[in-house]
Amino acid sequence: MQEQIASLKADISQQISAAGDMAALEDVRVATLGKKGSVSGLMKGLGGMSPDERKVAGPLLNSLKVDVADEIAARKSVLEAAALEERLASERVDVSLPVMAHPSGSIHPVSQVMDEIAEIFASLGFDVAEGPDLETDFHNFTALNIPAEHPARQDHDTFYLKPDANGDRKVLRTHTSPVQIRTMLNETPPIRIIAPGRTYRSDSDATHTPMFHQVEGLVIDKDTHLGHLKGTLEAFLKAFFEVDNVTLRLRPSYFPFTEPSMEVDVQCSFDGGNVKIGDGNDWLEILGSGMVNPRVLEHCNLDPTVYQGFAFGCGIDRLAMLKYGMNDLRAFFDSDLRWLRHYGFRALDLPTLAGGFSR
Ligand code: 2NM
Repeated sequence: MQEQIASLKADISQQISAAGDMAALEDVRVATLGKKGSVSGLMKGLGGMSPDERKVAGPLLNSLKVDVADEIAARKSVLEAAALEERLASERVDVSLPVMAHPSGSIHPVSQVMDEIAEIFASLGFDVAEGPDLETDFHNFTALNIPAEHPARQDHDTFYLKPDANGDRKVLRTHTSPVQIRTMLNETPPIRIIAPGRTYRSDSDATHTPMFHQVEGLVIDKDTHLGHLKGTLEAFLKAFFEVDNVTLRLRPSYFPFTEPSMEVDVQCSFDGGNVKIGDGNDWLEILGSGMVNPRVLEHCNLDPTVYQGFAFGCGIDRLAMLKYGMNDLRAFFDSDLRWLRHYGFRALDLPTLAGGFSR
């Protein structure tokens, strides 16, 4: 009996040290200590022995069982440590490596142009202001000197929401001007902000999408005048189109929120279907602008005998088309991967005035 146990023990020990992974070790455990295993089988035989035989075999088998269990446990921790080492080695990441040279995503031209605009106006001392897409009638219309029944309300092709319990209905903002209203209501001049963002009008054809992007700007101080407006727009357009000079033409116009109001054209040339901004013998209408109407200041609790300022607005999508040469606005919102790869900009490469925008 003693010899039988010793040779079984030697055999099992050999199997345990030969087990190369957790699955093989588990097979050894089942074949020895499992219900139908070799060690368990010998233990079952104790019942059929005489008391004397059992006195000798019992302790031997018991220590066999304990030894085998200990050896399996020891082998298990060796295998676990080796598996961990292997994982640590194979999953090692060198955090000092440079970023992926070819990221698969790209920056949409609208985002790129918004970043460029923010960068230029930041250099002129403007903050970026934001507001909600869902606006109250007051912020989107009334405060901007567009009272109920004013014809400009029809011009805006407004998306209205269902009225609430009080009969008030919110609108999807038709311009980013309500952000300027909120800024004037919440801050004291001097104010210098731009408000870029999404705007909505129920209009859809080759040159209009129901959602589009606008940037508007606002400067309010005690002696801000039209010269500041023209200088600001000149500085912006020169930096944006990356040209040394732009010639502007300010045409009298009408907006309810400004008085006087001016449409701003830039001199340009069209050769071979490409627009060149800066000089030439054509004009391109590019911005709306004016001196903030005193009625708008009053709606924002600013005293128009103390404060005055200018505002302007333009479409970002069209600016992007002019600068980067796309001809169909609708493709901006199609999520066509080929278009995005062609017109998209490199991620992790933000536009800076110092670094240059176009690359
Ligand atoms: C434009 C054109 C002219 C404008 C005016 C204001 C405010 F809030 F100050 F009254 N915000 N934006 C404005 C003026 C916008 O977009 C074509």
